[in-house]
Amino acid sequence: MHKLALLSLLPAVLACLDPSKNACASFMNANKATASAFCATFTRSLVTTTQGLPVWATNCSNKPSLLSKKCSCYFTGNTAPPTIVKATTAAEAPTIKTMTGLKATTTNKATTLQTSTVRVTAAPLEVTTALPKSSGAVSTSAAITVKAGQTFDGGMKNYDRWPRVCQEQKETGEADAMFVLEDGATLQNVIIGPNQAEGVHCKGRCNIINVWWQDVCEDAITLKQSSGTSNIIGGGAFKASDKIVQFNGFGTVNIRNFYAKDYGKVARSCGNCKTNGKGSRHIVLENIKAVDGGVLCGINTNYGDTCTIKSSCQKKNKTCDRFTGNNSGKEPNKIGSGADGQYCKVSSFVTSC
Ligand SMILES: *[C@@H]1O[C@H](CO)[C@@H](O)[C@H](O)[C@H]1NC(C)=O
Ligand SMILES: *[C@@H]1O[C@H](CO)[C@@H](O)[C@H](O)[C@H]1NC(C)=O
Ligand SMILES: CC(=O)N[C@H]1CO[C@H](CO)[C@@H](O)[C@@H]1O
Repeated sequence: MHKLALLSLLPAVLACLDPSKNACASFMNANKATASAFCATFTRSLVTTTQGLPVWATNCSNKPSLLSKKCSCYFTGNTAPPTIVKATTAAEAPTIKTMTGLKATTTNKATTLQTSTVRVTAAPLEVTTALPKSSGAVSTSAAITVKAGQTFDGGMKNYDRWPRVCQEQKETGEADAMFVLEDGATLQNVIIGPNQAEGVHCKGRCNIINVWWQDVCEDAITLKQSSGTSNIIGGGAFKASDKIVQFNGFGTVNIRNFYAKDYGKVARSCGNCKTNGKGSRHIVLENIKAVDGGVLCGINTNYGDTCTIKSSCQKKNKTCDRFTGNNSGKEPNKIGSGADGQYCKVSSFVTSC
């Protein structure tokens, strides 16, 4: 009788260890807020190294497998199962349609996906002000590269990095991005989570359509194109303590039907890049809704940058900040704010959003 009762309990005991006997279970049971915050991102990730684990994971022998089990034991219901793609070669995963997720690696090598066939998505025509509901979660330990001219459609899944690479305003680099877009690449229908550091890096011209940042880390988009035009259409960004779009290359960026909430600047032409002076940057903002933040754009008039704002709103009437940029790495001097009819042009602008 006694034995039978024990046996029937066995599966539950295996899944959820006794907090009075197991340090890992004990810690999680006693520190539910800490543990559930960790588990919310951890269990949907494929983690195979101990890199980036919290200090208290020593209670769980720093074992990802044990942490994962404990997380699903104590915090089921707030996590989506991880989606994992086994192969990223053209032969095995030829189209984005057939993919169910991404490969998580343990190295910092960039993950390159073959994305030859795509769904055609119409660019949003209106500003949406709510973060869309995620259709699933994908974590990777390296940035995902979208090859030149190809399209990556995230199917409205939440993409994030694990181990976490966000170090807030500490500027890191392309390796800590979530997506790296080669020249002419398109990224669409993606929600980017809070653990990545550098959002999307465009090495050349790019199209970013209906892409959302749940919590921007260093910045959301870095543009490095040598010339030409990039387009950011639809989507939005939340909690960018500094910039949303960092324009380090040259040429034009069109930002249209975009929502910004709780941010520093929507777009900034690099004020002190080494390459400054080798060209100008043109920022065109149309139908932007910006709340709880600073100017829509920052430009360097000494380099001939321009910012054109049409049909947009910013609650505090913050349109442009004009700077004298430099290429010495120094903090650029701000020389003025607002429309000047030459470098900063504003039309159909309102302060009620
Ligand atoms: C669990 O981890 C915490 C934080 O690192 C530590 O202070 C504590 O002693 C650990 N508890 C056990 C039972 O190992
Ligand atoms: C916004 O600022 C501009 C100057 O840049 C000024 O002309 C305009 O009257 C201001 N609008 C409001 C609503 O404060
Ligand atoms: C080109 C240019 O104006 N460079 C300036 C960069 O900023 C420093 C510090 O404000 C100035 O000394 C440079 O003249």
